[in-house]
Amino acid sequence: MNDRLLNLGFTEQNLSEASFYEKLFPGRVVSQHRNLYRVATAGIDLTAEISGKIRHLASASSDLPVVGDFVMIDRNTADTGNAIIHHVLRRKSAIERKAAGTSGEVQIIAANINTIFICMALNSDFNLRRLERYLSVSWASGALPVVVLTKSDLCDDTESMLSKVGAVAAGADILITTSMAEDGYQSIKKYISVGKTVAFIGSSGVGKSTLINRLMGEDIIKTGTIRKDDKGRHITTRRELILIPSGGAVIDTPGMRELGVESADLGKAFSDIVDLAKSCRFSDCTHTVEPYCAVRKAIESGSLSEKRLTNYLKLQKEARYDGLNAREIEQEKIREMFSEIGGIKNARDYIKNKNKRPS
Ligand SMILES: Nc1nc2c(ncn2[C@@H]2O[C@H](COP(=O)(O)OP(=O)(O)OP(=O)(O)O)[C@@H](O)[C@H]2O)c(=O)[nH]1
Ligand SMILES: [Mg+2]
Ligand SMILES: [Zn+2]
Repeated sequence: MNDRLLNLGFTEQNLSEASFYEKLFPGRVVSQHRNLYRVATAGIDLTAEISGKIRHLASASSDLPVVGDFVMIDRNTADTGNAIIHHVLRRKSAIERKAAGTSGEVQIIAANINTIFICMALNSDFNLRRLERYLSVSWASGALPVVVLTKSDLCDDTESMLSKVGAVAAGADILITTSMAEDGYQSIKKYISVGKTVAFIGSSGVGKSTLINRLMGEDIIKTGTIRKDDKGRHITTRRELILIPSGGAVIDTPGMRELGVESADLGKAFSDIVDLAKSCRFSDCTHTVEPYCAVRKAIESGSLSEKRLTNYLKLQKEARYDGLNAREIEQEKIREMFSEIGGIKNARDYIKNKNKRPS
């Protein structure tokens, strides 16, 4: 395989899929600005746009190419005009979120990632509920999440932070880093090697771009300071895939203000609660009002935090409504409303009996 394609993350699998498309060339989307894509190929980087056919056939924005996608384009030299993207190769993994606003459309943040660095700063950014949200989305992506705690130079008690994170991040590696010292970020290097892609996600200002600059050995991307009175400012405004000189690719993303859960793997992110729930008396226990609830018992004994359960139930609800149509959402709400009096079956009986006129 061509060295550049290898470093871009192309696998034998990708290339065998690519070989179906005669006369087209493989490339990887490294950035996007409106309708224009930057595509890295075996030789050079080209500006490209999507074919009319892709645009026409796309039923959702998730069908369109995103940063990290392997694509087939019509040229490998910078002749005249923009190259045309004709196909998007099958995605191995994708980070999805629900688009901001009310449309509820799924937005793909990045594709074909091996490892997701969920970055959280060890200062005021520290928020376990947000971390749970990021973990759920990451587990569902098909990539492996790693929690990267940043700015350890600003924290006196990293040990206690680590144990707090450990309690919510079962199954994920947890790294403590600082970009302020040479030996402060070496631990993240082992995840980044030829053919591997790592995406950095997390709130604005936690130091994602700074870490990437350290990995590059030079400041190639803009980083910045967010003033206290300037909460909404994002330094990175676009997703971008960058090749690391020593091998491997990283995707920088702008901090996300809201991360709607479209596909969340709650079973993985909350495996402790799922395990406890197996011991609840009722198999459909909601861990709210039912007697003999093992989850509530764990909260009473202090081994599970109430806040963690609340967040779990909230994310479950969010994820449950996804993919349902209006009628189904309505029914789901009714089911919920009546769950206290024994679920929808009892509710139906209740309504039936109520309507029965005494004869
Ligand atoms: N004290 C300290 N400051 C850091 C560290 N890493 C980054 N910073 C600072 O934090 C600020 C934000 O860093 P960025 O790398 O731009 O943050 P980002 O996560 O890329 O932010 P967005 O692009 O807005 O999502 C900058 O002023 C950095 O200098 C660190 O390890 N310690
Ligand atoms: Mg940034
Ligand atoms: Zn229960």
